[in-house]
Amino acid sequence: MRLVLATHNAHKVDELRRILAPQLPGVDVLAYDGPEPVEDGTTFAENALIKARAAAAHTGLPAIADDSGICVDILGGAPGIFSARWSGPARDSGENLRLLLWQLGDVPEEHRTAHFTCVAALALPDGTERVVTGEWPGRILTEAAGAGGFGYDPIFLPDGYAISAAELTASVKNRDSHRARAFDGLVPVLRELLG
Ligand code: ITT
Repeated sequence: MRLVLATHNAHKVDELRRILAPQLPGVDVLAYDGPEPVEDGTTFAENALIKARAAAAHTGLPAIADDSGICVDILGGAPGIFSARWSGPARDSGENLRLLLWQLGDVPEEHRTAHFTCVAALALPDGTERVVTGEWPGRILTEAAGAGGFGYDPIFLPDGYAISAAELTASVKNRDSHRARAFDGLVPVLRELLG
């Protein structure tokens, strides 16, 4: 069976392949290189469905998408769905981290709570759709640490750890993260719908 990963973010492709491959043996997970739809939804779920639908329509194959971001409590949930381009048009520019650290300034540790959210969406060419949400709670550090992962990982301290998400091994991140939680929830649905 073939499944299309409806994302243009190479880091997501890498993490999703590592999360899904052991759980879906025999499934060929393909990266999507078709047109990127306009993500004009107002929620993670709407944007995830926009991406999954576009890839299913373009390829005629079942498609899964990931819409994700970091939600900081004291900023009312921002950057949220705007995480990829928080500081400007370039996706995941290093400026995103600097802007978020600056916005939090010297807010004390106990008020730096945040979580990553990932909504995993599945769209089938026949119009069947499903979404599953995963969250990863933690705090925003006061400075960046670590070189692993991507995006906001260097400034995110996951609950239960004393190191940033960028200092975790890939296997730990891909076991615990918002993305792992969302896609672990989608796997039984994929098995049921795709056989
Ligand atoms: P696609 O829309 O093509 O999938 P994108 O990167 O634009 O790629 P999103 O709109 O879902 O995807 O934005 C996700 C952003 O949220 C991502 O670029 C990071 O800035 C942040 N993010 C999501 N998951 C993350 C993770 O595991 N670690 C660090 N940052 C993450």
